[in-house]
Amino acid sequence: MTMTDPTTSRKLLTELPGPKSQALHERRKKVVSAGLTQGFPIYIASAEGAILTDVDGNQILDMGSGIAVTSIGHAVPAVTDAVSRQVADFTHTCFMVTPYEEYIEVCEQLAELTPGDFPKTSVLLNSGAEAVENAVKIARLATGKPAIVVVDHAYHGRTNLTMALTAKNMPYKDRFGPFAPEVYRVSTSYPLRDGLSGPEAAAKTIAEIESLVGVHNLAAVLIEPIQGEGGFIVPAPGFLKGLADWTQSNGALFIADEIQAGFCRTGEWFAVNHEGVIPDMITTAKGMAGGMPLAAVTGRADIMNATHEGGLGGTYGGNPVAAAAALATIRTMRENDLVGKARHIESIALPFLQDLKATFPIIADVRGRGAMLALEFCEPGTLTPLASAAKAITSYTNSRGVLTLAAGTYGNVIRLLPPLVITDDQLREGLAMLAEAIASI
Ligand code: PLZ
Repeated sequence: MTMTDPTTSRKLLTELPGPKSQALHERRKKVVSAGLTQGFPIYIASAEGAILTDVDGNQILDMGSGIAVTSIGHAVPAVTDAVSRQVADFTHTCFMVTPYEEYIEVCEQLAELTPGDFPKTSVLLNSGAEAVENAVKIARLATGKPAIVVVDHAYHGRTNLTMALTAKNMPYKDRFGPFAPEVYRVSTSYPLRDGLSGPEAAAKTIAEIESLVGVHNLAAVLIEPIQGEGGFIVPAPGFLKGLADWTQSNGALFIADEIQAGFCRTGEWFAVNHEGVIPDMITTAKGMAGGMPLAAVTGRADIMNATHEGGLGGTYGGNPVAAAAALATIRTMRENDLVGKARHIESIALPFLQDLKATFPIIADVRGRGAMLALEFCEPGTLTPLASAAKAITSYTNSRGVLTLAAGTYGNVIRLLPPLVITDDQLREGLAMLAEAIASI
């Protein structure tokens, strides 16, 4: 049972991290791989809404949602009930051995919610990286071509193939190679840094693909419609559409990685909807299952079904408990209009962040959509990244009980990913803490 009062906000009983968190952190050092780090080592005992309660009884305002996962909030009764019921019924059969209805229902929801008025099928998986791997497998098989194009600043995961797709070396790739072949990296649209319009940026990217790869070798272009780990980079309007149209009219597939931006986060069910782009395949995970591990590839039935029988699968993919959580999560999103809620968050937070930019010259850019918003910090008057600012800000807010996350290829971005159920008061409190942190440096 949780002791959190979700209508209240931060409450600090100890310094952060408190003594119990510190003791757990010492214990962990003996047995948990040092390869894993934490944004902030406070150990969580319970959570509700937008509030995390740690083992010392401190209440922390969550502006990160476990990296865009708990969009519907923590410990949502509809999800808790659905999961409990499913756990009591059965927890596993393996869908490839003896199937169950929940899997089908999740695929029905995905077919209905994702853009595109054509028959779609899905495969369910456990993690975002696994979904991306499967999308690439399917794209190569369906097109009979090898080349996968990804863009600068991309993040697609940490498995071997997805490391190849991910752009940033440190910490994701360094000395973990060799990496998978037939992956080509081209420019993306980064309005702050390239100054190009969407169509100009698309033309540049297309020219790079033509020269580096050749369209006859191209299986798919894989892109995050708003980049997540790369720093919440929103491409200039028309970039995605131009790239998607060119890709699809040249016999290749356009795959949108909506793992971070999808499921209401940006004020649409999917971030591609803002641009009227209809991908051939979409990868989803994170927000779709209210915190349970579930991911999917959804796409045109002709492409998804091109795979030979038995070509796709995995022991746990579409696990019944995770599927039940997803169905409750999607129902909650619909019933509470979380698409609208994300837009409401933007209506409060974006003007606030723009005011901050007007005040503090180290803020080079304010960007994002819905409840996926970010500040990029640079040396005043330049585009020289100021990673130290992002570091100082997260450490300032975190130690005062407002959990914020950094991001960006250059580590100089602060990203806000609050649960979409955050109250206006909580949001204002979080933003005020951010302002205080920026003023402090
Ligand atoms: N695609 C767009 O954002 C995961 C990574 C955190 P997994 N992002 C958080 C970290 O440092 O490992 C992500 C994403 C996009 C794919 C993934 C990968 O999803 O569920 O982490 O495998």
